[in-house]
Amino acid sequence: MKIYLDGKFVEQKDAKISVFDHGLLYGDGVFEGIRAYNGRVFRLKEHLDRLYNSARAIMLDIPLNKDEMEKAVLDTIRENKLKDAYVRLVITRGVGDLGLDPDKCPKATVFIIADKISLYPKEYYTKGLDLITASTKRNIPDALNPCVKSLNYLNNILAKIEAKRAGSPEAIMLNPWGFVSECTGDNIFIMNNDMFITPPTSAGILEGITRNAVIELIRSKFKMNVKESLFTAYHIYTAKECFLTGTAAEVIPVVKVDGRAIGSGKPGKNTLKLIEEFRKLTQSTGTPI
Ligand code: PXG
Repeated sequence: MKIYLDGKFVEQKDAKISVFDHGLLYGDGVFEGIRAYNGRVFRLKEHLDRLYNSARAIMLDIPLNKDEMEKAVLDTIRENKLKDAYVRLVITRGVGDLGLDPDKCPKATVFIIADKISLYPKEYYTKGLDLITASTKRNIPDALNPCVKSLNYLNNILAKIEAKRAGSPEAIMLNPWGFVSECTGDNIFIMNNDMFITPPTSAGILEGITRNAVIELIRSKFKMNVKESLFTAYHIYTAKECFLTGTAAEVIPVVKVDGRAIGSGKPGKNTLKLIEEFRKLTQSTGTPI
């Protein structure tokens, strides 16, 4: 595998960064997880916009402009001769000294990994997920806003540990005020009374690219309303349908939460239709590699 590292392609075994890199020492950096389907990169512009917004929010200068970054992503996929891929794009503050001061890091580190996608088990999509609500809260937005896709994932990892210990693949995280925010690496939707609801970005969530694509699909293909509003675990327990969205997960049904069956306890009709519509979209749109 060839890795893009600071403007050059290197073999995987040579793709190394310094122990003085602040991405490692402090989690000081931002990243993106992007997917290519059938020779096209899905929503590449949206991913790059989010990356540059994350960098702006933490005052991190990316040494490439967006056009150069787009080319670097496409070149990395080409270099590895992939048509379907999972791309991890990481920008760290770069090499500095042992102190926190980002001014001691003269240049950001940029690396891009394009790998084969490891798909989730098929049963997730046909049977649906049995989830828990984690006791670990999502980051409070005035500390580190979850809209920033930063290298600080520790609170999500703690929630993931809770989920795995309970036998769940994912956990629902509440925000510090007790409202549902999102899962550890996925956004969440519920459907009730013919209306879809998903938490607003002000709830303290990552504004998922898949989330936004699914909102568009519900409006355009289903001609149904999507409300971005706050809700609690009660509203999930009493929903007709529930599903998660994410680049790796795409659209996945949720059939049980904290021991309560959601709706019929089987993947919802609308959720199954959305899975299909989302697959059609990913197979037919995107930036050609
Ligand atoms: N919320 C969080 C906290 C995320 O990290 C999403 C939502 C979904 O966003 P997109 O843009 O992908 O629709 C994410 C993204 C993994 C993995 O291996 C997933 C993400 C990040 C890193 C790894 O499942 N999720």
